[in-house]
Amino acid sequence: MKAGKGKKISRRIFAAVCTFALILSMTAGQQLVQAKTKLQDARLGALHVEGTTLCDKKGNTVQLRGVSTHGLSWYPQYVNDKCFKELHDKWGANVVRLAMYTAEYNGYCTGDAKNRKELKALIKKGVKLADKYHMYVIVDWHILSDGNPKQNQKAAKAFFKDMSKQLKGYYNVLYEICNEPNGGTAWKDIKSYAKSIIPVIRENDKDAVIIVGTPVWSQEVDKAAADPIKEKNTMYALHFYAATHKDWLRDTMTKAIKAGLPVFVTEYGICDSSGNGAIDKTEANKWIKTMNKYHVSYVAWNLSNKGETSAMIRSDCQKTSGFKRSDLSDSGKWIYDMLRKNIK
Ligand code: IDC
Repeated sequence: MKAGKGKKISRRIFAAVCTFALILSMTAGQQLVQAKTKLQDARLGALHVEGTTLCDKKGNTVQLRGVSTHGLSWYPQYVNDKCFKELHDKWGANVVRLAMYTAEYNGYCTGDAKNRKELKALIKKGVKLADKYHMYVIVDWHILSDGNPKQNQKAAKAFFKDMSKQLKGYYNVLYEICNEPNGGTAWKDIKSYAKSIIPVIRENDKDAVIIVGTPVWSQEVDKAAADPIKEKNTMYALHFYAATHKDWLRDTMTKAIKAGLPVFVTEYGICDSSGNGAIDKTEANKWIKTMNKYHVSYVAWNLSNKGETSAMIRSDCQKTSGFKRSDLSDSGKWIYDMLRKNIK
């Protein structure tokens, strides 16, 4: 090869590498941009359940799609004005879930009175911000290590009584009364718990949409379908983590829907059920396709910078708003793109 030709080639390679690096740096540093949201948001007013889906006042089907906070006691900082505005305007979210652990460290039932007061104030702040930015909001009584909701039933009753009173008039609120029953908790226990909580909420908000967790970490919606709670505006939670829960759980969900059960996916991750591990995009896409087909609403876990796969913000990013694409984790990028792509 002649020396001149070699130079030409290396210049071309150099130019190609520079262009590639430029594109890479542009996309990495990209600001998140406005999403094309239509009015499928909280300006539609209070929702109710018709058949297996959420509906607006006119009877149009509404699908809620958004994100969940991590535990409010641990990551309260993302409940802020700019962040909520971005979730709506840029991520295209029309719902935020406020996850309040009940047990675990500084959970609502394990922390002190000061913590309880702060958690309630934070929930109120989150509801107001969601309202300001036209999003629905889920108040989540996040049971986990306290696997049977009856364990803290008294505290739950007092919490929902006070919260529904404080939130009276905010039509954007949905209540999730027990995140994930587990440890062998039977559907009949959950049902009896639900029957004691639902009237407490309905005293202040007679038409509130209430979401009830199901046995085995909110997977056995079939148990609820076989013996539903005979109360209007009640939905049932199904949770999945795409790298763990595959065809068999999707089948359970579609069978329950076909049997007439209104299912709400109030939590999912695209990694494994520990909230960590590898992402499974193939399975995640299958889930999104199925949920969209049946107009199932879905909320992604979790809005934090914790060092785990399911956290949507990179662990080295301390920002609580004004995120760039490069601030998002792999899960965060996938969820951001997916939410924007599927806006109706
Ligand atoms: C996980 C969090 C993790 C935390 C753990 C225990 O991601 O940081 O240490 O809880 O508090 C659920 C639960 C949800 C879990 C999540 C991932 O609802 O609280 O969060 N998960 O394990 N069900 C299935 C998976």
